[in-house]
Amino acid sequence: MHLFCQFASAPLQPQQQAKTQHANSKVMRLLSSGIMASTLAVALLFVHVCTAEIPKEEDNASTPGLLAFTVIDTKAHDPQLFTQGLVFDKGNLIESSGLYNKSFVRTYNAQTNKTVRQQKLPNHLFAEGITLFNDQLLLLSWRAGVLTALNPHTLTPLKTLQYEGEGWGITHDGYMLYTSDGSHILTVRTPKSFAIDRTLAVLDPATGQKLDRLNELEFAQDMIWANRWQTNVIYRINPLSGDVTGRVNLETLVPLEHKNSRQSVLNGIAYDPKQDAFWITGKNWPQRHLIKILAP
Ligand SMILES: [Ca+2]
Repeated sequence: MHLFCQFASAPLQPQQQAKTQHANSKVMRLLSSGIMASTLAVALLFVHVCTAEIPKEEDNASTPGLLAFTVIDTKAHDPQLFTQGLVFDKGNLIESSGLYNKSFVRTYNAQTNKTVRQQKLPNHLFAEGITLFNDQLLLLSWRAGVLTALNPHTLTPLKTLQYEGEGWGITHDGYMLYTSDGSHILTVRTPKSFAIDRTLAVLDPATGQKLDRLNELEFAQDMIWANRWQTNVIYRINPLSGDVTGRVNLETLVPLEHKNSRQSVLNGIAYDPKQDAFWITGKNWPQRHLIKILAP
């Protein structure tokens, strides 16, 4: 995900939804009192939705295990890329770029940035997370409920499958697929049919609180790494229990021009096993960074 300031897509917390419904009923009354009033009401609703408060990451201060990291490389990143998924494949990065009518997948050299190949996606598909599994590149779509399997060597679409609900992030542990949908629930799926095998509630063990807005996923070091949408934090999650076991705060890597952006946020995690390090970037970020996360 996605876009913040949009009526149809802004995911609201239950409290915000209640507020918006209340605002809607007010708007209805105003609408009946004339065109001028209706214009004002719609404008007020727009301001309300667009200024809905984004929870600060301080609310996770109790979450265990702040993990230190070092940046071991920094490269340019095409700011045209509205990063939704990122994977590393033998010296190349494969990245999915979102938005309706504009979604595509690009393979490029991780050292030189040279584009190896690129594949535009159908206009109705808003590209989301990607993962490489069994020599197929699996791509989620946000709200179309379409999983596309592409040939990773040509980026040619091979087949599609339907699924229920929203698609945000996807990864695998070598056996099973894990998907996120913007909630605190990760879904574990059978690769062959994409059928649901089990679900995993992601909780902060210190407080028992749900960790919602889980977005881009990466499986590495026997753990799931998940970026929480509209935060600068990547969480390390136990794939069996769903417990958060650590967090990496990447605030210092957010580009200056995107410090207060709700759209150009952290959203790419790709593990390079050879270097035991993670490429991370964000939507429209001008740079990507290779970071080594320090134990524990
Ligand atoms: Ca990834």
